Amino acid sequence: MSTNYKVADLKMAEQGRLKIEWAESRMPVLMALREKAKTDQPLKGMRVAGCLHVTKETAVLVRTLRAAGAEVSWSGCNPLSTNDEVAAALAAEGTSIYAWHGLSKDEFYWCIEKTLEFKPTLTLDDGADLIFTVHAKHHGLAATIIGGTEETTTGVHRLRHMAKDGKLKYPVFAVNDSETKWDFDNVFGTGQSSLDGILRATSVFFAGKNFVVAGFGHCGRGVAMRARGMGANVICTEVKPTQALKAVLEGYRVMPMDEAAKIGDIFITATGVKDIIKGNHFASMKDGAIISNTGHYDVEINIGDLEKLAKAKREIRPNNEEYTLKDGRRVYLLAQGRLVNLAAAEGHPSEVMDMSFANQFLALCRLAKDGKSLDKKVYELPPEQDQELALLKLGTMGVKIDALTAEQKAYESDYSAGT
Ligand code: 9W4
Repeated sequence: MSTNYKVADLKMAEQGRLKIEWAESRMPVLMALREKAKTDQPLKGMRVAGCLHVTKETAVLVRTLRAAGAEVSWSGCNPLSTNDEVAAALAAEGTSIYAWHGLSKDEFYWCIEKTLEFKPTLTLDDGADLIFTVHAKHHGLAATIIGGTEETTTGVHRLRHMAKDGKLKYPVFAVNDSETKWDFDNVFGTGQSSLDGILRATSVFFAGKNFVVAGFGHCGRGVAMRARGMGANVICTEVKPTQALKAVLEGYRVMPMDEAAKIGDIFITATGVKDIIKGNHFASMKDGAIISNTGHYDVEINIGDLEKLAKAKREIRPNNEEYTLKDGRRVYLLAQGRLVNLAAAEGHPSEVMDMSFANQFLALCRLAKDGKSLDKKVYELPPEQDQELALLKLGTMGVKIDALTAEQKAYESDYSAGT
């Protein structure tokens, strides 16, 4: 038996396989690309090292990379996001994988190092840890790697800085910046999964409740839209006038948090900013208020303030802590103020990840084909790829759309006719 893996327990493989097969049944775009790649073999001869959440959806991507001819070596990119059953299933089917739930920081970097042993030609990142390790410790490898991809906003941001300073040693595609990635993730993925997290942690009835959404960016908009769909009275809070105006014109009530705090039944923060809900807000909340976050890590809700105001605290359900304030009012904090859609639910639905990972797959195919002629900088994927993927997705949903005729296209680009 080969030992090019380290997972929690190989005996979990069968459960993992079921999870992966369920995700495969919800990811038709990636599956269609896989079918085509089985004959075209666009990644033949490529060695792909990946550092990405080990989830059922990621496993569908890994299987697709292998079906397309690549050898693969994988590690997780967050100690808490690895699904041990999925990791076991991947190891059992011969994928080199180093990932288990709850690993330490040292173990995390050990796993990344292990995935570099087979000298990858392509890298796939979520947060840029793999690329950073290659650049910091493996200069020989950095010179021979054809290119990489990056999944997240933060990772892309860091890599752009590296490229600006002339430090990036191979081209990277910013998968995050594709419309079919970030728009789907932020609006539709976060929209549904955040409500899913609140429901799993509370089983509360949404209809008729005052549902306060802090921040009307892409995530906030998605959450507000879905909460309204379930019959909640949605109230938005904002600091940016244009965003606040958009929320008003979408038909939401908009007010400062100081006022919303007094009437809200359920709160969710989606701003990226700290201290959105803090001491004076807790002090004015109704008995039974539910508070959650789907924004930046765990800073948007000031839990220190809540602890100070509380006289007792207990876990009343998983991911749901009841704080009793000094006057007897109760406030319920979900997932310890961490991202409620990840900690209390399963993140973005597979159908949403279908788009992100189809983008990842096509980006790696592009690098395998043309990577050697690209400059050492961060590239966006061509907008045609978004259109191609969106059309594929529509096709899998049985939706047909119109196409412009040659005459209509000519009219569109004709500037001689005037108005
Ligand atoms: N998962 C994560 C992070 C922290 C965390 C209870 C409190 C991101 C994107 C995708 O970061 C991710 N903390 C937890 S659970 C947990 C999970 N707890 C446990 O106590 C702390 C993460 C991408 N993605 C999807 O969204 C769906 N499929 C995917 O591949 C996955 C995970």
